[in-house]
Amino acid sequence: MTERTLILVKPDGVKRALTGQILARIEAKGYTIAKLQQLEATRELLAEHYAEHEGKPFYEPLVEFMLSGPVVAIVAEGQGVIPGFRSLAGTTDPTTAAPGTIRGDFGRDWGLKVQQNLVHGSDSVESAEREIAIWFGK
Ligand code: DAT
Ligand code: MG
Repeated sequence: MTERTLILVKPDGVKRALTGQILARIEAKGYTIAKLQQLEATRELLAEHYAEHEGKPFYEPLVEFMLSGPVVAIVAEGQGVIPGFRSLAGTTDPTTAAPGTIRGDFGRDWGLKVQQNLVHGSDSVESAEREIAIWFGK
């Protein structure tokens, strides 16, 4: 079934001018870019987006990092795009994410922890629909 996912190029990816290469990988895999906008997140928006992580030790540093520069929000479409993009992105920690993945190829430990891992991708149909509404409206 065709599904949609919410992808973010995080501030580290935008600052390092990797947006084009990340988009190219999404398109090369055969997914469609349905919506795309660059914007500055707000604390309120991030509180909604990262609600599941509120209270965790990495929550505040994560929000501060996400406020440190513009992000590119993308809605990508295609069969299996939710697990498919997470597979393209690689595992959370860029130090050990597999080569060939976005995090594995472009990310590493810069001494500023795991949050600098270039991209976000929704992890289920429910979170995708919730996150698309947060970043693009209903
Ligand atoms: P993912 O982005 O792979 O879905 P997640 O949803 O568990 O990972 O966490 C959201 C973000 O929070 C993640 O991209 C980076 C940051 N993060 C997760 N676990 C962390 C940790 N143990 N220390 C620091 N940052 C962490
Ligand atoms: Mg997640």
